[in-house]
Amino acid sequence: MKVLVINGPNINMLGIREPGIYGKQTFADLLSLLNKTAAEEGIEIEQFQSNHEGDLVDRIQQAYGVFDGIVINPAAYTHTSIAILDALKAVCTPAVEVHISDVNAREPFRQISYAGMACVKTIKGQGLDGYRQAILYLKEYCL
Ligand code: CA2
Repeated sequence: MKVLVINGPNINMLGIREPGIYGKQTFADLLSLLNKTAAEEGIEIEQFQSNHEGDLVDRIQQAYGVFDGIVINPAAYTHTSIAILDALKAVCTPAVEVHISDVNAREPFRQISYAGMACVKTIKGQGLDGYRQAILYLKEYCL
């Protein structure tokens, strides 16, 4: 099984600021967690992070027919990007949306998720462990 993990803008800055919201773990810690989960679960995982909306759309399109599932944290583009929503719909690959923080308990502008409308599940407020949970969910979903 092949899973693509996509992260949007500023996720590469994790651990540098706002530890009260996103925790103290860094982006490097997230990559280690993904590698560990891949080894434990016997899954092939590729990761992609970009601060650019079009690059995220391109990567989703390239996943068509190549990956069995997508884990995506579109970060701020969650709340604005119909282009990412349309790309997820276009590739028709099961996708799980992850948010490190509990977006429901935050500002009103974080309450809408366009990407989530094309996802089979949303995991929020679980910190970095949410990515592991999303991979496990896809493993069951794709059985
Ligand atoms: O909780 C999440 O995972 C978010 O997707 C994170 C985004 C935010 O815009 C979403 O509403 C919820 C922010 C990404 C990280 O932003 C940082 C900001 C300051 C320091 C480090 C990271």
